[in-house]
Amino acid sequence: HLVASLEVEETYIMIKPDGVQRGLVGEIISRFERKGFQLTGLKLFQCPKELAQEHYKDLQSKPFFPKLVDYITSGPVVCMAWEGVGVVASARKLIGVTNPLNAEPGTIRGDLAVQTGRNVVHGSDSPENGKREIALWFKEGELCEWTPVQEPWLK
Ligand code: RTP
Repeated sequence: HLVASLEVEETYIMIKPDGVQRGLVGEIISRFERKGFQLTGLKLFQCPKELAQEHYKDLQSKPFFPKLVDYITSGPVVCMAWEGVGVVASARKLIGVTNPLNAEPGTIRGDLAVQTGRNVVHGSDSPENGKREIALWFKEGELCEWTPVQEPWLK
């Protein structure tokens, strides 16, 4: 169980292949943007098997592990790094619980998914894993540290 933190954190969010195939990329990115988090990395990427295995290495003894690796490598994913106060736990709340049938309406999985094995999005479960996963999925030059400026963009 994650408690909201007051620290600026970073988290790795990934739109899984079903989210890309179903045309949900804009919808999902939009939820994190509207919440107020800051995007620091973004790419469409065909994940090699070894990377999927490394990312989910804590689950390698689970019976569903081979299927999980097949799923994650079945088509392109959208890799994202997001930064913000309490972003790790907050992103998990926006995403909803693992089984979409139990996920609250209003969450990404609660609104957009049905099956645990097709739950459209991943989010890091701790600040440590946020850092680990961003380092795993992005090369240094692919991340962008930027300061939002206060401009009257729409004037
Ligand atoms: P994620 O890492 O993708 O954000 O998901 P999570 O923390 O909510 O869930 P976790 O337990 O870490 O499982 C990772 C992913 O494995 C797939 N899964 N399949 N019984 C099953 O068939 C099963 N259980 C888990 C899901 O795609 C889950 O998101």
